Amino acid sequence: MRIDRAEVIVTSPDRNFVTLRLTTDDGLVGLGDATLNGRELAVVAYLQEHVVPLLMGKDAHRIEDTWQFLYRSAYWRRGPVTMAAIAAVDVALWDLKAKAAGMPLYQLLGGASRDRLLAYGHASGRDLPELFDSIRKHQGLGYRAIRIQTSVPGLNAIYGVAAQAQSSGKRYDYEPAQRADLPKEEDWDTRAYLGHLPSVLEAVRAEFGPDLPLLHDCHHRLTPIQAAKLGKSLEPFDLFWLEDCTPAENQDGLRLVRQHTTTPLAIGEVFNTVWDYQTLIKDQLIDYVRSAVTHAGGISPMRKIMDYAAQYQIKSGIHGPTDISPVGMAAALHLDLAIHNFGIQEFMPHGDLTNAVFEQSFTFTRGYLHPGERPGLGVDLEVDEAGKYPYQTAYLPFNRLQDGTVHDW
Ligand code: GCO
Ligand code: MG
Repeated sequence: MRIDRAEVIVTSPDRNFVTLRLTTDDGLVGLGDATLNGRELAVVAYLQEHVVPLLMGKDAHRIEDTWQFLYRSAYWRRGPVTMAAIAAVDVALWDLKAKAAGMPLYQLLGGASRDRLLAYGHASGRDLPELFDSIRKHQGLGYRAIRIQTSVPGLNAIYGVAAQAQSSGKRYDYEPAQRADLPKEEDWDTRAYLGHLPSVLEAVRAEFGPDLPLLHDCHHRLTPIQAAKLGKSLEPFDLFWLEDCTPAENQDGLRLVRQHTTTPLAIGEVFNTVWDYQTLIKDQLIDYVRSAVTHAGGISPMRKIMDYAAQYQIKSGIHGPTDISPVGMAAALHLDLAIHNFGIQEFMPHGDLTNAVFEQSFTFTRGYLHPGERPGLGVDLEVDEAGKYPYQTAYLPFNRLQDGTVHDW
């Protein structure tokens, strides 16, 4: 099974996606998701210029060797562009191997450790009635765990609130990237946020009771001491997790948060190797690993991160917003099903155009996901359909404080 062709396919049905498509000499096709939100074309160039030529004629069965070769021979290690490119190769090779074996990919990872995967959805609102409606709508769709994002009085736009995005013409529940030549500027005020959020969670608990698992994403905006204060103030509302409460380039920042609160902590959607987690896992400073399979180098290294985390009873919460393509989502679901320390899976359904480009076998039933039983990942790329939607420049927004200082978005 030698690699005969490697194509990098860019398509923008509802948003931009980059897919690596490997074809072997015996005619099998393997897919890998190489999408890096807002920086898509950098990964396209990395793959086309520096990876595709190295893959020609290689034995597609040698997944680990190919991964180590791409990681080590580049000399320049880590980084989101490099690791998204390597991830696409790794996932495409797993897809091929599983197709060659005639099995769904999770079987090659050790088989199913559970029957179904708990998913969480994204509820949000500009005020309490809108947020309550959104929670009810998600419950109606079957979700058993729900992320809560809310507007903050005095702020014009904030991460994760769908109605704001919808009023600017967005179709999804929440898709922050905007098709435009420049990134949109949003505003931020930490004091206003910290003053408002606990009252929202209190109201949600009062309305929906103590049993519904609730999550919240701070999106990297707090200092460690602010995050510690927030975690403590949210303890009465029993969060499933508090996500990205402070940027984790400084892993010791999480130590400070941990010393002050028992609110469970999730982090890592912007991480791309096990090294980003080294202190966090070893010193038990977090509870959930948030990396995307597609941004952390693929299934092979994610499996290793999760096995390392398992020694410390740390679980998975794999990143699954709409900027992860159905190929990347399927990769996450196969891994989720196989590992023992699965926690929860983020799920934001894609739109109809995207689902017509990527034909999928995974299912969402009464709040649970399953990757399906088709050989490989269970996703096919409809190349003609993909060709209808050329790349469109799109950026994530960014933040400024009232005095004009750029803040973490
Ligand atoms: C999440 C994330 C996303 C990111 C997006 C950036 O928890 O799902 O925070 O919404 O903002 O993936 O590309
Ligand atoms: Mg997040």
